[in-house]
Amino acid sequence: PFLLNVLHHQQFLEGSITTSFLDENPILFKFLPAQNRAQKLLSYLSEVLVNGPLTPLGTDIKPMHIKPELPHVKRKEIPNGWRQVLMKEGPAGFAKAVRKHPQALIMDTTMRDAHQSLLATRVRTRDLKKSAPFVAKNFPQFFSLENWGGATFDVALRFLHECPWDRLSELREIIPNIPFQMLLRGANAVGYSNYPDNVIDGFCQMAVDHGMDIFRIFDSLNYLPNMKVGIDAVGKANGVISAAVCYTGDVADKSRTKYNLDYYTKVVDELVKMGIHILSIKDMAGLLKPQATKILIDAIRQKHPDLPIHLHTHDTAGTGVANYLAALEAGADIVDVAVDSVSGMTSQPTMGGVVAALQNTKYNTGIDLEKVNEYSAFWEQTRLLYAPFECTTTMKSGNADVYKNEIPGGQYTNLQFQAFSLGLGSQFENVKKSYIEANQVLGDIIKVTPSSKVVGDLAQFMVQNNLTAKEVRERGDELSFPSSVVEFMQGQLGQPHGGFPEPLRTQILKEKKRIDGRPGADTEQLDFDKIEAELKKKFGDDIIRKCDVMSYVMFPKVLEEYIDFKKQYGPVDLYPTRVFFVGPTLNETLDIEIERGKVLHIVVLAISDLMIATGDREVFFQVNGQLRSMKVKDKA
Ligand code: 3PY
Ligand code: ZN
Repeated sequence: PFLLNVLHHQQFLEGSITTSFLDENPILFKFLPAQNRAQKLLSYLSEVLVNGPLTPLGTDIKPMHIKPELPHVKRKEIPNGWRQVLMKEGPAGFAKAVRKHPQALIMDTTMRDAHQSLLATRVRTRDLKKSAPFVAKNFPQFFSLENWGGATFDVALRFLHECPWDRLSELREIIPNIPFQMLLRGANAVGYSNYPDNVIDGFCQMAVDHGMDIFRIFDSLNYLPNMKVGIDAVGKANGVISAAVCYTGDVADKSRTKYNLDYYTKVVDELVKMGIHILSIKDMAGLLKPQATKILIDAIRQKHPDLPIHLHTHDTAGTGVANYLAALEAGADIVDVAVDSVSGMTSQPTMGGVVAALQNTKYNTGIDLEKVNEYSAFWEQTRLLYAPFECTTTMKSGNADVYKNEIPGGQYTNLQFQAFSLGLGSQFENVKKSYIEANQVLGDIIKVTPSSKVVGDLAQFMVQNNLTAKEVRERGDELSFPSSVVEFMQGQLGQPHGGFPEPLRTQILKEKKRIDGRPGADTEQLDFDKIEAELKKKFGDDIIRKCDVMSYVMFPKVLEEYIDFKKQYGPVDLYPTRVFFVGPTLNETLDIEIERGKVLHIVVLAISDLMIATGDREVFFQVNGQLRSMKVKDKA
């Protein structure tokens, strides 16, 4: 095949080959892999064209035909930023510099929480990378970019068929100046249950090695022993430890005594003793109101004058910007925003709004609003590529009912979406009411991944079975509860503040095992070398990397499916987003760079009728001017 390739080369045909020809045309040696990739790409396109999307879509609303662009940026145009401070000073010195900085700092959540909250976490690495050079050049003032962790790890592998570790290192390559931040679920890392301690250590070290800087560590019950696992792991990896206390209830309401100011300040004191660099307040449902924000931050600031305070909220009710102003006045250092076009509602408050609100004040961020607008325009268009996952299909506005139901941002969107897509839109009101009752039944717990799932599952169970809270309590020993509820009661997430609700716990568990301390304390350490050897044996030495082993440890089945998918369909992360989700339209020309400098120009010409004898359809393409076709089983 190599020779054949040379013979068809333009220079050869023109008779202008020199002795350096082969050196200057290394692409000739890549003939086989490239053709292999082209084959896989055509197979992907054919499959989608004949049988529909290979990744489940939220709705049948189509991605728009649009190619969002931002101006080109040269590497030398990228100024130094906070990451240079971090690299020079280390985590402790960095934290000191942040605390000393007189103006407000912002973290941009566009690349993680914003799309986790509004677009079902579906934004692909390809689109993140498109915006990255612009961000690096124009926003060196950012404290950090939240671009990893939370649900993005799982969703990247499971639904986008791309490697989350590559996402991280590729973004790092493009953005050398702004610290990267991730959300780490304490002893659950980026999963939904406890992992052995050496997994958390290995995970954090690997994240640092791939370019992560700042770890926001939380536990869904604010259970300190779980948090300590994450805090120690990040410390060992020399990452910045940003410990988060999850916020629920209302500290301004004296009648609400379970999660009061005393509770929060005690949790914070314990975290500070663990040697954290930054304190985060994680208001995952957007329950803070300006007065509560002031009370809470004031109290922490008084006790810990040198501790950088970083506030995270969701704008579900629409009070986000007001909370941030109150927070800054009370002595917070950093607040979380998303670029305007992916902000608001269950996402973070608007970047442009916060930047503008702080202009001509002592908190002025120094960020250019014009640049924010350009960045926002890019995401406004990019968002249209994700139309099938758009929360605004059902959600039209903010809603202050969150102060009653306390549903975290991402879950709020999910529950609403589920209800409407099952044709049970009017049931959503019942689900929210049941959520309130389910939370009370469980003893009024903090609700965030994964404890929010426990409450959500119980709420759905109550709606489906038409149960009131009273009935659940009375019939606790005969009902068959969702497994997440049973596991919570067993203590598999950790110990909730104030203990488990009795007698319900005993009724549900009967003789089942109870854990009364840290759930991961006795878990056996994992043998990474052994797992690596097994995976290599199964999939091939050249396929399995160290990071795949870590992905496997987090999500075994998902990683195996990811490898199989890639073997069959090639580097699907290279396909443009609309094409990736729904395939091209007939006669549309696609230019796909399957490797550097190797572009395939593909036109889908036609799809044949069903061939009765075989059950196949044949898809006809023109690929770089040549006719190709591929047969696919029609599964309909
Ligand atoms: C996550 O755990 O993914 C969250 O975003 C929690 O708020
Ligand atoms: Zn959040």
